[in-house]
Amino acid sequence: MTLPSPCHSIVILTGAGISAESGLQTFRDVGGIWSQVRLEDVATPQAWDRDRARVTAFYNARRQQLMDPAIQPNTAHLALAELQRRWAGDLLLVTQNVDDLHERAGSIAFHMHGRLDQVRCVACGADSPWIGEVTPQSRCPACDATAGLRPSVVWFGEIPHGLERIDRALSECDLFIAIGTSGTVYPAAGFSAAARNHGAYTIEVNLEATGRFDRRLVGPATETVPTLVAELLA
Ligand code: BV8
Repeated sequence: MTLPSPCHSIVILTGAGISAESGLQTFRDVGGIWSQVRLEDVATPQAWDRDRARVTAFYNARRQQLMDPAIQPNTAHLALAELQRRWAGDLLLVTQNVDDLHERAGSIAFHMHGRLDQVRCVACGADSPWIGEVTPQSRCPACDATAGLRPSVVWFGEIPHGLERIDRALSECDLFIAIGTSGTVYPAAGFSAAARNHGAYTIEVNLEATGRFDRRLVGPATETVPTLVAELLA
């Protein structure tokens, strides 16, 4: 059986691997982000309290990279957008990624770890779109304060967004698909087991095997995702 029957409700979880062929670094592959900088120094609330300038520079650089015209959605992002448009049943696309490549491909994605193109004011707490550099003089678009604009991303030790909604979708889905994620960051890493425990068929799309799945599609996402989407839409 390559797909469950019936197959009405799908949950898809994407990670950095789906954006790798668009030119965005992953985190834990050779040469990945966490091989160049320690997550404890740039991706925790303690790092922000300790050295705002360093954390701000880390996210400024990644936000600036995202604005590079060479960084475009790839055929995996585009295939998921087509699936989302044409799937007759329920489909929830959850991403751990903070880039906007799913949106630029035409998808509606739920960013459980937040977004690089938004900032949060430490004075009023408002999230605002932000595509340029953040500096100590940057003013909050909502309250005009210069108290500080942190990235609107979920750091280690912070609670990811939408967990109740995701858990509900995992308990109801017939099919769970993990694409381009190493399955090392919780609670996202536990989603496949949660789906399986509720009887869902689980598929992993990755270059490597990372955990327990009913089926595995091994290869670059730009090849494997369009193939899987074609099978789902057949
Ligand atoms: C929380 C935003 C409490 C910032 C990120 C249990 C044990 C140990 C630790 C914990 C635990 N439970 C919780 C923790 C703590 C921690 C954690 O999991 N730590 C890890 C290191 C062990 N978790 C947390 O702190 C989370 N919060 O637990 O709060 C709580 C929770 C629930 C209820 C109550 C309380 C918050 C985690 C979020 C952290 N923020 N990002 C930023 O981006 O700067 S996480 C970061 O890792 C990114 O979001 C990234 O997306 C995510 C996961 O990485 P991946 O996407 O999987 O990327 P990775 O590089 O690892 O892998 C790439 C994969 O792609 C590889 O498999 C590769 O083979 C594949 N690939 C590469 N190229 C391709 C490809 N596949 C296909 N095609 C290709 N071309």
